[in-house]
Amino acid sequence: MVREILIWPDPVLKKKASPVAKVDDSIRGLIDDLFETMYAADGVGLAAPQVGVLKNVIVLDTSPRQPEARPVAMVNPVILSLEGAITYSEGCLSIPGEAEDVDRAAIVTVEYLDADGQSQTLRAEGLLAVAVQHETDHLKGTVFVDHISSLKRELIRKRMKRLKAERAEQREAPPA
Ligand code: GNR
Ligand code: NI
Repeated sequence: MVREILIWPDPVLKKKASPVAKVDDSIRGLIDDLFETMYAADGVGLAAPQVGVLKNVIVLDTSPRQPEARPVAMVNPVILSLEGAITYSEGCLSIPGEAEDVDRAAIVTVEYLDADGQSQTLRAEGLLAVAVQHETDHLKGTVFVDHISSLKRELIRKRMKRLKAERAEQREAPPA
């Protein structure tokens, strides 16, 4: 099921998500929905809080930009190490139409539970490394605009306010 993606600023996107106690069928259902929602929106990652679920679950698929990459779901991800530096022009499905440079680590090592509840470790670089940091930020209640200047952030806040007003109007008066 494709779920609705919350648009920033939304109070839920500022909250810290909680660890998953057990990877059961309800978590696997959430993972399926996250993939379906991410692909429907043409994203390379999605975090559960973006669909209003404050649990430590993320999905990633950077294969549009990294042909060797494959889809990965992470429950309770923990970053073990960060190496090097990269500046990447980031977007976010919760901040549509915006992109800004963000400084990140170039290589990330992350430990997580897979959809079977098995512990896994992944060392990522390039867009996947950036996306892991972007998605784990979402679990802490942080979005990429928290890493840019307040001037740029406040301009984006105004544009998101306008976008939300337009969408609310469309919902009230759908085209005939
Ligand atoms: O689809 C997405 N693209 C992207 C591009 C550069 C850096 C990070 C990302 S993640 C983003 C999807 C998203 O909002 N995930 O939370
Ligand atoms: Ni995002």
